[in-house]
Amino acid sequence: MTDTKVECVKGNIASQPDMDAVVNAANAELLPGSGVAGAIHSAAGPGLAVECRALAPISPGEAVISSGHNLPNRHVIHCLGPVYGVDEPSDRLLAECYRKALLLADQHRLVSVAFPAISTGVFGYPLKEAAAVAMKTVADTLPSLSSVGVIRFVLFSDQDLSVFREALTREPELSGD
Ligand code: AR6
Repeated sequence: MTDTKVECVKGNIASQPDMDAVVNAANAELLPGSGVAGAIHSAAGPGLAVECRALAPISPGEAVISSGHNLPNRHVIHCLGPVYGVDEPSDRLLAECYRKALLLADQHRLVSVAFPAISTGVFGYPLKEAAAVAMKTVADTLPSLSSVGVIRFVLFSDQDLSVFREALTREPELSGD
């Protein structure tokens, strides 16, 4: 879709009520964890972990979709990012997370998807490199999307937000804000 809007905001991934789906920076077992996974599971309620049992385990670079339970979103797309320096090649596996999540959202005819900065917390991926991979993958995947029209990156701090905004400006196909 050529007029897809890509935006970066500061906030909590579990508080994005205007999005059809939010993406979880999951663990392989799709269990509640810390960071993004903790925030998503606690807002969704225990039904999310129950549904996830049948979808787990997943491998680095993989994405699966569940319903949103008590979240304000219809769906959660769970991605297992690479552990930086362990799951190799980390850049390709991180790109696969973004690509597969976008394709899954599109297959489900979703219009809006919000991503956290996958792998940049517990999994140790340097933020600037991760932001570049995220934006390049969005740019590369856009031509394959027909339903997704809004892609939002939700960052936890002002510093992380500025790194993602900078990476967005480096992808000429993506409209900056
Ligand atoms: N909203 C938006 N961003 C957040 C939030 C939030 N509520 N909480 C943290 N971040 P992480 P990973 C940022 O560790 O590196 C879990 O335990 C955070 O500052 O959540 O992929 C899972 O169970 C960082 O920039 O995900 C896995 O075991 C980014 O989101 C493992 O950690 C990702 O941090 C996954 O590690």
